[in-house]
Amino acid sequence: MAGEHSRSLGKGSTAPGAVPEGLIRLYSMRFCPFAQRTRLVLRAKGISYEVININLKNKPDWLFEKNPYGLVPILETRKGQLIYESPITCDYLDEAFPGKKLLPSDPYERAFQKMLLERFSKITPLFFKYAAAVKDGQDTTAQKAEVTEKLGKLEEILSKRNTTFYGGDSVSMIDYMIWPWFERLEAFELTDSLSHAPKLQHWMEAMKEDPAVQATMTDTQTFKGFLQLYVKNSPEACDYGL
Ligand code: GSH
Repeated sequence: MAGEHSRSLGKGSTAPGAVPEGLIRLYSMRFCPFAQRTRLVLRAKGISYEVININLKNKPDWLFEKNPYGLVPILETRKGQLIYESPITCDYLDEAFPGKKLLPSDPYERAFQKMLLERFSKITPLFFKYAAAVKDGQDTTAQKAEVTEKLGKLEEILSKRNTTFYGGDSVSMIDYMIWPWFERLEAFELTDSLSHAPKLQHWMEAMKEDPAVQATMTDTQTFKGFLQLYVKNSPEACDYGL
């Protein structure tokens, strides 16, 4: 999609103009797992979109007019409507666009996906806590154990459901919501966390077959290069490899 691999806009840049006809715009950052959620849903639903990458270590002032928190992802419609917070952007796309519905229609199944997402939101900060500890040369045994313990709970849930994916036998919204962190396990050197999680390993293999997952995949070496710069707050981080 247009702009997905473009250099990021930083401080002093001009805010992009109106969203072109027939497109929705995503403000993103090439390595952001939250923005990847939105990119996965855009791809899975076959929506035409353009991407404006943002330099998160040297943010343009106008970013705060799009999202008061200054975070990506942000969606912008042709009407100028702005939508932020990754799960909200994904639900919006699922509701506003035709095609395959990613959220289940059954009320309990929807609730189940939201509860799992809430639970997962307690796990994502552990990745950055761990990366920061690695950067500072600290002993990371405790952080690794915490991630392993939390991922073990996700293994239990999948085991109880006895399906390949969290929503059944095909990919649905919750799989996309949690996937970006699994894609980064190797870059974070946390693959050992899944050594006693065969169901999750199988789920990962199945996810790698999904076209949206394949289209948004980044290789481990690139992630590692980005991460090293990002934890040092380098303004070059977001354009790593370009
Ligand atoms: N709760 C937000 C969501 O789900 O969209 C989190 C988004 C987020 O933290 N994005 C990161 C960001 O914009 C990039 S991966 N960071 C900039 C900053 O922390 O200033």
